[in-house]
Amino acid sequence: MRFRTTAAVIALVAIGGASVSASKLVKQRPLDARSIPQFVENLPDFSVLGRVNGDAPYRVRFEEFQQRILPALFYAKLRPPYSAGTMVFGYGMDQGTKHYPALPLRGLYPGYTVVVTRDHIAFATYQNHLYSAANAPGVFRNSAGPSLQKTVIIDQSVDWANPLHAPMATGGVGNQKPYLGAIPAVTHLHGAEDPSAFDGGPNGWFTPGVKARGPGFVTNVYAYPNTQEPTTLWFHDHTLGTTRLNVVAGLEAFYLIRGNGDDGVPGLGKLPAGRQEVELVLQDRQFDANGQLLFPDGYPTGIDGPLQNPKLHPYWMPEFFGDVITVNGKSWPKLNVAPKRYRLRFLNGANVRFFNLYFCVNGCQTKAPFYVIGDDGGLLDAPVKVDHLLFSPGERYDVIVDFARLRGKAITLGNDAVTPYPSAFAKFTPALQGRVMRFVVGANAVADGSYNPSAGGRLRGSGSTVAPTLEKIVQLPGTKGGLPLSSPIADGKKVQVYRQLTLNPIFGSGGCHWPGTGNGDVINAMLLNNTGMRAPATEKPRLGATEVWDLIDLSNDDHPIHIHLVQFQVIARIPFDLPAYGAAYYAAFARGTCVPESGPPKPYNVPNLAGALGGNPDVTKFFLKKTLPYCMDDGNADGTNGPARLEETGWKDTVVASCGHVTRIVVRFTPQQLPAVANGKPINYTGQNKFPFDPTRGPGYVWHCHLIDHEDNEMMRPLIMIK
Ligand SMILES: [Cu+2]
Repeated sequence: MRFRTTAAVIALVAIGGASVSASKLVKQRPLDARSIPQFVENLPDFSVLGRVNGDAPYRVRFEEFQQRILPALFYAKLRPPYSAGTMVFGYGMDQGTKHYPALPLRGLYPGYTVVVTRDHIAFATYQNHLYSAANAPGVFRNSAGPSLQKTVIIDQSVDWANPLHAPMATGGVGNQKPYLGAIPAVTHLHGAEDPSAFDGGPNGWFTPGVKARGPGFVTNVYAYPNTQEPTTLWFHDHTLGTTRLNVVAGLEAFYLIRGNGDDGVPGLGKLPAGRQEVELVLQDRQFDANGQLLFPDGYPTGIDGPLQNPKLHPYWMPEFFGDVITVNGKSWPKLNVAPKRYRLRFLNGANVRFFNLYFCVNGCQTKAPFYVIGDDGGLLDAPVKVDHLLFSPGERYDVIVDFARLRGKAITLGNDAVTPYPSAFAKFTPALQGRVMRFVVGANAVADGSYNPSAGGRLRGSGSTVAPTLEKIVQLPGTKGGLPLSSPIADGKKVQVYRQLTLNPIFGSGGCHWPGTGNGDVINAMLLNNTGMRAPATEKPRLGATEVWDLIDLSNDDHPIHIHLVQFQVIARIPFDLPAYGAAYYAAFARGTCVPESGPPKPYNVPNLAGALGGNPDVTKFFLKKTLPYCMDDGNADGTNGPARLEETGWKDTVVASCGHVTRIVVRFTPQQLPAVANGKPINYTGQNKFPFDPTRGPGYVWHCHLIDHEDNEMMRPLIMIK
């Protein structure tokens, strides 16, 4: 159904038909992305723009303003007020007399990168200036310009922040009214080990002047401990039910923790730094002919097509894809680089789009090899050589590329991840979404004394000045030195709790696993363990406990699963028989079929035959040697099948739970760097609080899908730590 409607809409856009013309509040005609020149403007580069020193207190303002995301020549052809740029939300930052960006600019999308030193507490004050268009005071008034609130519309029919307490539905029909009040917002520091009061979770939102606040709001002054390992974090909006909109609007920025010798200072044998260290957030956006953001909201605009169930959710769509690729808030930028090694800190900040990156040489006759040196939570023990890098929304990869071998060349950063990933039913145009940015490499050789990953030197442990060796939390099935994949997890000495949890698509027909009943069976919501966000917490780990979670994907797409508070490790992705497991799953319900959003079929806390909590039939009985063919990608081509890919064997806070697989992760509810083993025996931290704060104190954490459109419509659950 979605494929057919999507294809039909693309045809209309291609012929520029008059029938594609409107969103519900503002007339919008989609801009043909093919008309946007590529690689003409420079990347907004924070190694040049500067970064905010988070070791001193700083203030972050949420602001609405105009910014030129597309090339300046495009806006020059528009009439005022559109000629001033695309209306966005962004972060403006203040520290003493310094402002990022400099006044009179209000903010930037993405916001300036914050850099902190490990073990220094960072004090951040968050201020919401996102007034409603009608009631904005003085300087915040946007009456002269386009208001984002009218084009990126809040859907009041999903469970959302809802400051004015509007009904979600009346008589079985979702609230059709767009919300036009002040915008609720809250900032989550993604990947941080922090107290839940400062976690910026979905219920911690507040409106301008903190006039309205969510039930999880404690304060808007946060203190981040920064005791975890140096790495690339990012902060972004996380408001209940409107995260996808606030993030599309531009509320995101990087946050780098430095320390352990990974200090951002150039030096012999050290990681590339200075101009050779560049953060890159990859996103996709869609625009209208006036250069304004287009977020489809019920009219058949652009590549997403019509909504699935406008009666139930008049503005929510299951997955947003834009046809324009942006990096650091600029469409298809270019970056002039010296022929040296560069450390690129990649972040996938898209709503749903996966990227499978490669560096294209000579019209893509060759793909230049590059090295992954770190992932979400810190450096790997040793660099991993790759020629492709698959990554999903929320994930970060720390990469070194050596441009010395590419002197005088223009290198395009390409992408061949289908959309959605891997079911591929949406439009993918290689000349658009297949290109990300371009690196223009200087012609003259220059000296480079930075760490050279091709020499194979270790990043951590002996021979490295950077960090101690990565702690492998446990030796488990599927890991090197662990048990075979088919073994049950019964290693009670090392693992305190084992959970099997489902990822459920909720179909209009009432089905809660793929496939639906056929064409026209729409997706109404996405759930974790068939349970909504409002139901009482079921994931209540004990402080210090080590748990194994099996994420059972009952859909036909991959989902990046993100857990707050902790960094974890990926063990394996094990193919399973979804149709057969689905039948057993339905049969386990009292009525012999799934009841959407009723929770798992059996009591959550009664272990199943594999000893797993979660209330689901034992999935290990349905493990297969090979994936079944219903996933467009069989998991072999992209390396997701089997033990964790080498480049994801470090600390992770977001993992791709892949189609056709049970994704097995191990989570230890402690600070990440604690040793796992002493005198050859595993250490059990259960019951001990090793954090420099008490994670059992409210309002608690969450875990969720980082496809943000899913997260906003129930694919999120509370995570409550207990003593
Ligand atoms: Cu999802």
